[in-house]
Amino acid sequence: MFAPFKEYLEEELFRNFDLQSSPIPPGLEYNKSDRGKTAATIQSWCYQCTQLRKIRYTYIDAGEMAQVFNSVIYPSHNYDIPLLGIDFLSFGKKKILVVLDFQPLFRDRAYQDKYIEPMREIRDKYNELAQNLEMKFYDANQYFSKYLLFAKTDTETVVKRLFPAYKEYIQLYWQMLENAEPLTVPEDIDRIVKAQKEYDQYSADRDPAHGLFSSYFGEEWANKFLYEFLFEDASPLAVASQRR
Ligand code: BLA
Repeated sequence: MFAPFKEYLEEELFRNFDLQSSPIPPGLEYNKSDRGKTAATIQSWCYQCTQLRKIRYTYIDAGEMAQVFNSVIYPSHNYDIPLLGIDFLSFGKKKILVVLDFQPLFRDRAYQDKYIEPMREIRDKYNELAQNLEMKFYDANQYFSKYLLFAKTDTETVVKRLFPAYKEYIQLYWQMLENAEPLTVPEDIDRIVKAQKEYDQYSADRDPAHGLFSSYFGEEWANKFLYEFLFEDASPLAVASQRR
């Protein structure tokens, strides 16, 4: 269902950047489950280049039951630009949830103007994909922008509307990265290190996929996947007390 989205991202990455493979901890790169009626596989890829310190994407294929494409792109610590976040989910073909955003590290006006306002033009073209849905797991005011695409939708809209929107957001993201001025002051860079780490902690502690991973691959694997790959800068110590 989302394979063309993964392929597009992959082609774009290889075309625009000098990518190096980043290691994925043993056992987390691929897994297969036969627990449900249909087999489920999960596969992940991870790269880096000068401008982007961590590029990761994951595909879950459980046939008709579930199709998920998830990705986060973390710019290098000397760029303050948002993270690129992608979360496309389809369950039993009936429930399709798509989220796409430039995830802001800061919320001040200058930051919004510089990195979020440019998304507006695209967002306005794809109004039907920006549904202002309520968030149950996350706080919409933390690490989400006001121009995120967030929609419950159908297969036809995914093909006809989400795909072009996705391409436009990605092109804008590359452009933003290209125009970004690298930070040089150590204190400024430290601020980004801290903000990206906080993003990992926040995301790991709330990730709504924990249950999905656990149900297919077990609790132990789910925790490892979250804290050692997806959000490796988060500390798992927070997990027991914070997970609801
Ligand atoms: C929701 N994301 C979800 C849900 C799941 C995932 C299972 C709940 C869907 C439901 O309502 O039933 C799945 N999340 C994943 C997977 C991974 C993951 C498979 O991290 C990792 C492989 N989520 C992101 C990113 C964004 C994001 C990068 O990982 C930003 C674009 C957004 N996912 C996001 C939002 C929701 C969601 C906003 C709705 C959550 C809510 O209601 O609070």
